[in-house]
Amino acid sequence: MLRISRAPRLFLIAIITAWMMIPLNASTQETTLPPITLDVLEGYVWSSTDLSAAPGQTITITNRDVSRHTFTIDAWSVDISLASLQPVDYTIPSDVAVGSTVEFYSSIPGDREGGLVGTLTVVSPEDILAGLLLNTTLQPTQPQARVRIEALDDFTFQPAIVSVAPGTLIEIVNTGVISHHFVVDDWKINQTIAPGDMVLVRVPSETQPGTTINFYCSVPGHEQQGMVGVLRISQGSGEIANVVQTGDGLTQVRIDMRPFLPDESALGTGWTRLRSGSSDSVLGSADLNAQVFPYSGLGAIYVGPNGARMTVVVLPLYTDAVPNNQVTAAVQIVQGTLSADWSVDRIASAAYKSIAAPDGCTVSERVSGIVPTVTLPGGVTSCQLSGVGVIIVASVEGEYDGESGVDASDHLIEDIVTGKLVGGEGG
Ligand SMILES: [Cu+2]
Repeated sequence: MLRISRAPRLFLIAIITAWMMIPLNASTQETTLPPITLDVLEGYVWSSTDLSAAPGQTITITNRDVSRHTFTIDAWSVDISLASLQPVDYTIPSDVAVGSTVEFYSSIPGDREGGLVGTLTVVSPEDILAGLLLNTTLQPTQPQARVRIEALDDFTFQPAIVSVAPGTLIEIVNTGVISHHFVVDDWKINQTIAPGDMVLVRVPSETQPGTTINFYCSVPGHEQQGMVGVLRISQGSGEIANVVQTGDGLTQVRIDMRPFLPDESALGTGWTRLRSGSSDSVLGSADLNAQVFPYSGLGAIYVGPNGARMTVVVLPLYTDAVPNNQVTAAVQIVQGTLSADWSVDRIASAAYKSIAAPDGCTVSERVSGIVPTVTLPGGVTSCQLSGVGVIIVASVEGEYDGESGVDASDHLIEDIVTGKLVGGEGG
C-alpha cells in the first residue's frame, strides 16, 4: 500500500483532503505550539546553533554552564540575562516575517568569540505542526505504529494472528532461505519477499475496525501447508497523515514517513530530539530535484552524548518516472547538505559499492568525512527501500551506539529500517 500508485488512492484522497483542511489551516492560530528547548552547554556551546521557530512560539532557554551568559538578538532588541540553571522563557514576536533569519548570541564579552552564536529562522506554524504530529504518533501510549511479521521456511507466518489499526505499518520479514509471498486479496497486495528481505505494507486507513483480513503465501503449496494468517483490525489509532499534493496538477497520496524518524527515547541514554519538521526545514536551502522528490519529506535533528549529533531526513521518491543517475545526483545534493560543515572525502564509487548495504536497504550510498575543528568523525548513509518509495538519509557526527563515521550512519539506518528505533519501545 505504500507504493504511490495504488488503486484505493482516490478514496484516500477524499478522507485525507478533509483531514488536512482542519489542523493545518483552520486551527493554526488556536493551536499551542510546543516550546522549543535551547540550552547553553559547557564550553561556549548552544545546544542548537540553527533554530527554527514560529511567530508566537516560546523558547525555553536554560544555562547549564556555571558562569552567566545572555540570550541576545539585536534585530529584535532582546537581551536576556541567563543565570546558571534558571530557565527563562522567550516568546517569538507575533509580527516577525516567516522566512526571516536573525542571529542569537551571548553578549558577555568573549562569549560570542568563544562560539555562543547561532541562527534563528522564522518558520510557519505549519512547519512546526508537522513535527508536532510526529511526536503525537510516536507516543508510547499510542497503539503501535508498526508491527513485524516473520515469514518462515516451515510454512508459517509468526505471529499468524496480529492486531493492527488502520494506518499501522506492517513489516514482513523473510528470515528463511527460500522466497515467500505476502498476499492480501482484500487490499490487492501481492508482494514477493526474497530471503533476508523486508516488505512494508500499510493497513489502509479506510479499513473498518472490528473486521478481519486474511493473508497468505501464494508460492505453490505453501498456503496448503499452513502459511496463512489473520489481521484483526482494531479501533483507529495509527492515524497516518496521508496528505495530498496538487501543486503540479498531479495528485499524489503521501507516504507516511513518520515511522522512519526515531523517537528520542529509543536512541539510548543522553539523546534528545532537538527539533523535527519538514525536510525543507532540516535541509535549509537545498535545491532538491522536484522530479525526483515529488513533495517535501520529514526530518529530525538529535543531539547525544559527548556532542554527538545526528540528522535523519526521509524523502519520498518518484521511483518509476526518473532515471537512476538523476536519483543519484539528487540524493548527493541531500548528502552534501547534511555534511556541508565537514571536509568531506566521498568514498570512490567502486569502493562504496563493494560494501554491503545496511540491512533492509536495497540501494545505499555513503559519504565520510572529518569535522575540521571538533575532530569528530562524521558519516552519511542514504538508503533506498524497495516497495516503499522513500529514501532515508542519515548523518552522524560523533558516536552512535559505539560507532563513528560511516559505520555509525549505516548502523543508524539499519536500526531505523529494521524497526528497532520506532515507536519509543525502548531498546
Ligand atoms: Cu511461502
